Amino acid sequence: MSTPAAPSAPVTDEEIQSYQRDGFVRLEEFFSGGEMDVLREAIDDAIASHRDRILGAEKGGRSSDDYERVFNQMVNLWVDCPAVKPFSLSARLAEAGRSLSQCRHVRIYHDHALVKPGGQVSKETNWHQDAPYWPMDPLGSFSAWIAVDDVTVDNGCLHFVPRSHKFGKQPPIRLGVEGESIVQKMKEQGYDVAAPATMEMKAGGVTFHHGCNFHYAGPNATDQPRRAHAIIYIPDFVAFTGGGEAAGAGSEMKAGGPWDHPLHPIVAGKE
Ligand SMILES: O=C(O)CCC(=O)C(=O)O
Repeated sequence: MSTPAAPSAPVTDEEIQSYQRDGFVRLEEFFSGGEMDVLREAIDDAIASHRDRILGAEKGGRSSDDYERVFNQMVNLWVDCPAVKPFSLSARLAEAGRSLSQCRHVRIYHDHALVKPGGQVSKETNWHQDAPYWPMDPLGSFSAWIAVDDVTVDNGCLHFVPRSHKFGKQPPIRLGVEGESIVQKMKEQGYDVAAPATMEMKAGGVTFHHGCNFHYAGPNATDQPRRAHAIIYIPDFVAFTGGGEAAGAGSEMKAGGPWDHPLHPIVAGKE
């Protein structure tokens, strides 16, 4: 797969410093309303066609009814949904992430649509870090989270704990299990955990967060789904450590080796 042309860095020095210091940054109006209409329709079509959560996985990759209440998480949508591909492989988005993380190039680990259902069934995305679930080392991988709908506290916008990425990778907590919280665990161990920042934004806004950042989204209390689309990026200096079948290429790659596989193309920067 060819490498998309690298546009000039779409982030400022302040945004780079803010990401490095706090482990997250919010970029409002990154995509246009029209672009979000396209992405929203593509995600809705995938839901209407009962698309697997993980392509080819047992039971379509659905883990539990409880987890489905946190969100319908469809992984690697760029592979089988042509309308999603320009967003997941967006050179502009990837270049923003590459600049923020100050690395030579980034590959995509996987994308995932994250659709939080509305109403009584909706459950919170409990406080967690992402890095404990990723088969890679050293730290440095990160996510871009695109607000496909306007996101508010009411419908489950993200919340980030500033500087929490500096705690490094902690033991994983059980996702979707009520009461499990990395913030609570760290406080119980005596760590000084900063107050969270709330990431309300209009559709088309994007947040980037480091894989060790503590983050959370409340239940969606509205009667409409909260649609988001996230892309996980791997900097050039990060190696594969084995496993990670959910992202589709684990069995074809060598532990300790590079991420050289068609499912993990370079999307910004140079080899
Ligand atoms: O969308 C959500 O509710 C949570 C997203 C998340 O945990 C992530 O993108 O890492």
